[in-house]
Amino acid sequence: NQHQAKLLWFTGLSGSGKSTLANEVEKQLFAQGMQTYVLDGDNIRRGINTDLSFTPEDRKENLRRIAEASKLFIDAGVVTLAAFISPMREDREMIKQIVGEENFIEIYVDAKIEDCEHRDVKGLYQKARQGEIKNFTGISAPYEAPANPEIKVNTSNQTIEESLTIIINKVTQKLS
Ligand code: GGZ
Repeated sequence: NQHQAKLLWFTGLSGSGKSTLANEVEKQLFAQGMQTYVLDGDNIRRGINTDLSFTPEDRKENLRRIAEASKLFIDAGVVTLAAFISPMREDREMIKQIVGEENFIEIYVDAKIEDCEHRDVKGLYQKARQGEIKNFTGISAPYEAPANPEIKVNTSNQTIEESLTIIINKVTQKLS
C-alpha cells in the first residue's frame, strides 16, 4: 500500500464539524492500511500549546508549531489530519510553506455561522456573545474563507455522511 504521506488540513469555524470529519476520514484511511494521526485542539492546545491564547499572534504561533510537528509526522510516513480553525489565509499559507506545497491538502469545512452558533456544542458561542470569551472567531474575530481549497464541503447543506464521502473520494485519489 504505497502512498506519499500528506497533511490533510481542515479549516473552518468552531462547530463546523472539522474534528468530527477528520476523525471519520482517519478511520477510513486507517482501514485502508495507512498510518494516520489526528491533531486537533483537544490534543494540541491542551498539550504543547497550553501557553498560547487566541490573539492573532498566538494563533499564528499555534499553527506554526502544528505545521512543524506535522512535517515530522509526514517524514515518518504518517498521513496527518489536522483540524484547526486557522482563520487567516496568511497563516494557512505559512503552514503550506512549512510542510511543502506538494504535501498540503486544504479542506474547507464551510457552514453558516448561525448553524454553528445554534449547535453550540460547548456553549462557547453563548459565552462569546456575552463577552466572556474575547476574540471569538466569527463573533469578535475574523474568519477568512479559503479562495481555492482542494476540497470543500458544507455541513449546513450536507449531512456528515455526504461530506465524508466527498472528502474520502478526493483524498483517496490524491494519496494514491
Ligand atoms: C475560537 C476558541 C476560542 C476563541 C476557545 N476563538 O469548537 P472548539 O472550541 O472545540 O474549537 C475551538 C478551538 C479553536 O482552537 P484552534 O487551535 O483551532 O484555533 S486557531 O486555529 O485559530 O488557533 C473552540 C476553542 O478552541 N476556542 N477560545 N477565542 N475558538
